[in-house]
Amino acid sequence: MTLRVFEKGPSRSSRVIWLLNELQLSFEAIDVDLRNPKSPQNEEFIEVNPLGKVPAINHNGFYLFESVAIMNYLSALKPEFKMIPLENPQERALYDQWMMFATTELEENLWNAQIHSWLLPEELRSETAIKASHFRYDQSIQILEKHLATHDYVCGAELKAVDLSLAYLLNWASQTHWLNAENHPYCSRYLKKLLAREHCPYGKPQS
Ligand SMILES: N[C@@H](CCC(=O)N[C@@H](CS)C(=O)NCC(=O)O)C(=O)O
Repeated sequence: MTLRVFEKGPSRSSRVIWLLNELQLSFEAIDVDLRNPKSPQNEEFIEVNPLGKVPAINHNGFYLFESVAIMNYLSALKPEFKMIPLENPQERALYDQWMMFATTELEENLWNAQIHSWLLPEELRSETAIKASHFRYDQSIQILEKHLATHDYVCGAELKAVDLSLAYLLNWASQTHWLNAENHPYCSRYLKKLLAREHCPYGKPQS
């Protein structure tokens, strides 16, 4: 089996790399030149993901992009690791709920604030958009905070792939000071536990 993973350092691709290591799947990592995705050396990458974004995978000719779809696919390849519910529809629905919540309520607002801070051309940036994103993020993080007060992992007692996605986002939030131990003790405790995992690619927690 060949599994080629198109990735770039600390980015959304790092949660896929983390999961691959948790699942003990062997893979070949291809470092993509994102500044020039259409360069000839990136030909296979663009065929796999015409959007030119990482992560993307080529698994024996099966092409897939979008990190959440990739994480769910990889988790289903190794059911013995129980990283995604595959049998119980209610367990799966709750997993999907938190995966969608992470993407649409947390990631979208973190990303929006980032593009309005430095990624967009200056004339398109908006302080109001940053404030609105923070406001909407804050409402969502409170929901997660309350949930994690009584749950070890977001789906219950066991680690799932969705926890890796959330760790990526909470780590991002803590770097932008949108997450801190004083205001978000349960999210911070959860993040610390996930960052301490052997295969986590992000900075190790301070003791
Ligand atoms: N929704 C996509 C987002 C992918 C994405 O935006 N990836 C960034 C890196 S974190 C990228 O490749 N950016 C390059 C670009 O936009 O040209 C996913 O989760 O896979």
